[in-house]
Amino acid sequence: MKKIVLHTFILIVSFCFSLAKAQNKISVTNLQCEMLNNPEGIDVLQPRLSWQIKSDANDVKQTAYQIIVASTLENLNANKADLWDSGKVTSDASVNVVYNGKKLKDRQNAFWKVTVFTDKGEAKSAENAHFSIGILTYADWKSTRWIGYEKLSKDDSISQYSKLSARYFRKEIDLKKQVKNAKVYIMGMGLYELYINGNKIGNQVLAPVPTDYTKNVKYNVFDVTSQLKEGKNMLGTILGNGRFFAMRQDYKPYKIKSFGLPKMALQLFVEYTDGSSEVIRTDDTWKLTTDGPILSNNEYDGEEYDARKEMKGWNTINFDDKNWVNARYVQEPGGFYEAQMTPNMKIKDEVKPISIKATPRGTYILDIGQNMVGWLQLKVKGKSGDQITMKFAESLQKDGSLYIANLRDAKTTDVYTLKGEGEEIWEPRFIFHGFRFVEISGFPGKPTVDNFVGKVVYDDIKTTGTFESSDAIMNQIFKNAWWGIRGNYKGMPIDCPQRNERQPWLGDRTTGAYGESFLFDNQTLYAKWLDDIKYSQTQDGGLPDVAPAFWRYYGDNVTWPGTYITVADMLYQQFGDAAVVKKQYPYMKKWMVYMEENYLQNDLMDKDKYGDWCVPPESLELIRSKDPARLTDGQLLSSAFYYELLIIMKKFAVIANADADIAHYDDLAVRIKKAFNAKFLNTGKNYYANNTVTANVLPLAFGLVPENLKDKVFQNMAHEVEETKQGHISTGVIGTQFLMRTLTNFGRGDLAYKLASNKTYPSWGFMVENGATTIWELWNGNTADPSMNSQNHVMLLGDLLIWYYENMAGIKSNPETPGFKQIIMKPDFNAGLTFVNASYESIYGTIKSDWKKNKNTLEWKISIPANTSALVYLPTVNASDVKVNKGKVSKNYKIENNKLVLELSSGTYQINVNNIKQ
Ligand code: RAM
Repeated sequence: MKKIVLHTFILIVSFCFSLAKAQNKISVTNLQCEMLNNPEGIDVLQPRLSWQIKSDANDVKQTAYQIIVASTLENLNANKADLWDSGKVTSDASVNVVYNGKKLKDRQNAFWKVTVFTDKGEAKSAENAHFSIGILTYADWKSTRWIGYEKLSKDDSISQYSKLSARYFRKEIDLKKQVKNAKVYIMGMGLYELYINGNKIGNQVLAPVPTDYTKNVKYNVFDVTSQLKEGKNMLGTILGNGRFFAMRQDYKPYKIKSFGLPKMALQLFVEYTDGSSEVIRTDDTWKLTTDGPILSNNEYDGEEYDARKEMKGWNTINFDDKNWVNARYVQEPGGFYEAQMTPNMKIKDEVKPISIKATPRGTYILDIGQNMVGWLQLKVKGKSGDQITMKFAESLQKDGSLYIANLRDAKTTDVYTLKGEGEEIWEPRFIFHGFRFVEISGFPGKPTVDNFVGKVVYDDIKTTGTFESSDAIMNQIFKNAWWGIRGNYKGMPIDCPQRNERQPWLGDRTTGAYGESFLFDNQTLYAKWLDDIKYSQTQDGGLPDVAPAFWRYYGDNVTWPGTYITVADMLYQQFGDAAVVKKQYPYMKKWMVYMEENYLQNDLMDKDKYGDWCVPPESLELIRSKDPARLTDGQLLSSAFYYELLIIMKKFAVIANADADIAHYDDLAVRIKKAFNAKFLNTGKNYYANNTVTANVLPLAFGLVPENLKDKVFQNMAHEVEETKQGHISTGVIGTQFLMRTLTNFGRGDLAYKLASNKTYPSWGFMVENGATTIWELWNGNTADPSMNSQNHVMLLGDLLIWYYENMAGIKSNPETPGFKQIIMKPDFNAGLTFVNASYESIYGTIKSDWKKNKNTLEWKISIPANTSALVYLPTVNASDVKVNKGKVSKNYKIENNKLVLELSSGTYQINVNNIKQ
């Protein structure tokens, strides 16, 4: 029996799922689409609709679709397409189909389903998908007031270690009739928690995502129909600081941006069963106190909580608020209002600590067993006034005490004061820590591991990739990367979660975002980040190194800001997201022109700031090398990068219908290539500049090397890696982004494998051998000076994860058909691994590659999602040595570079190859 299942979703938009039922003996499976955000408020008038087709039949191709969108569920169920009926469209498009119906309005509800026609039968959505438009115009917020309390209490401080108690608000409302529908739109800056009648709304934490609040402010939307009742109800909110009341106030104001004291604006739209409606808004009738239990909340320094100050029932009707004051009207933050299209953070995992040990100081050291990001939940019994202090760190010193020197001035300490009422369970609300170890002091009695739970907090996006291979070190590196990447997703990709930094540095993600996209569904996160980058652009076109620019670093260089373009390219390549390219194109172009006009000299780009950041230095204590032989010329880096960006911009110009720009990109690229080779290529010697691996890998990867010298330059570079460096890394953040793929593409996958599986310094495996459970900021992270030495940074991953998937597993999206419409399955079977078992959940469905080599034979199981196809490269030239699903291959193959290439359509296959070429 063959079954086809449809899984529908809207792209970029939050929302959920539907599924499908195919006719003729086709069964139904419900799927929840977790990749998308809350569907209740989206700011896109032409959302893109997508669906997944699932079938246990092979070779399923969509031939047509019909989408129906209705304004109510009743209409949709009655097939009344009062918003849009696409009609039957002959097309194989099943992702990113743009809504093209009636103009959608503010707060419009939409329900939709799709019928898919395939060459194996048709299928209908069995459940309906839903989305709602947000509040589109500023005018619709105009009578909503921003409220807050812009005074400090006696223990608050505006200083290097800023301290501020949380703000609590409450508002009683009287709903005169029966509620049919109710939605709340909230902007709570920096962070909010929302309650109705004592219940928390939503399971998000640390919401909303951070932005530069002077540029844009995100609102969150919740359907609260079921929380409200006729009669009296109580709305309650708590505001924390987040990035709004910055962690360092009035401290280096020239560098660190702060926005003022927390504030909020909220609208509650209520529709009654009799058809009437009303809107409840924030105003100065809301009551407020700053005298609650959260005494302080500071992302760097931690949270202080005094349970004796809890206000039982504060967010319910039966509470005496005589000590509360009326909320004050305050200035709006300045940025314009937008629906948040990327998910909030959630508690995504829980970790049980592995040990707790007493110290000679009378304290205890708790070991979580994993460098993680989030917080610790505490369970304790004691007397009122007992105070527990928890200090967080990534590792221990030799004497067993916490290693805190690498936290710089971050205090990373939570303090809990007991109320003394039996078992008390507490966890912080408005902060997070990056840690593995916690020193606990003041605990009443003897704590055990059962008193604590590690709560892992990051953006609510799903893991999309699995990877296992015959190499244990590579597997552990993969695991460490997975932990590191997820921990550093904080509504923006931050560099590290532990010290007094935690900034969204652009250069850390240039190709990192691409590798990460195999492990996590990071599409909406990076689409949001590109907006952050766009909003941080200066009037003349400059881009910062950190965006949102919480740290003002507008130094003008190519390698860090260039990430704006490479991340857009990732979204296009991995998710088929052309809309993001069109949206950002004008601003990318503006920056390219700005850099050209200001810094192009004699056809070379003369602007670099960080060099090949963090190469392995000459002495193990150093952070940054000063040895000229290890460093690569900044002009080479910036010129090569700018050249590569021109190539991407040329592709983007076509997508963005800006073909007129192409001639200029072409012309400039030709000129730069010429000047680049004239300046940096040592012709007789076949290497670039001072012959660092980075100086050679960039021209090779970007196609800057003259055709006749490519091989020689490559041989020289491979010799450097293999002989001079003895199979070790000698590159920093820049070179490592291209190293693994370039080695493999030029035929030395074995050397790339050597780098990936190495355990000695410098290598990723060296980190693992030294106890790392994430990825370090420095190759010499175990010995270097602590002033810049995080143990949970992702920038040194370079292109390692891309290589795992594209070159080892053989799961790559064909650049001609972005978003994995056609998959290139071309593992390097000779690199050194004997098996790989990997999967990736693409927008079309799950791709699997599971191969095993035995002496001369290869057994390869693959899955290709419905409505896609794959080019499958086999290590033989003889069709007679190949069996597909036990059958012979007689036609439909070609021979390319000594490989037999099959084009397979969707389905699952087992391929066996005998007499493989080694
Ligand atoms: C440090 C960090 C960060 C990097 C910058 C240039 O702050 O290593 O990740 O991007 O330097």
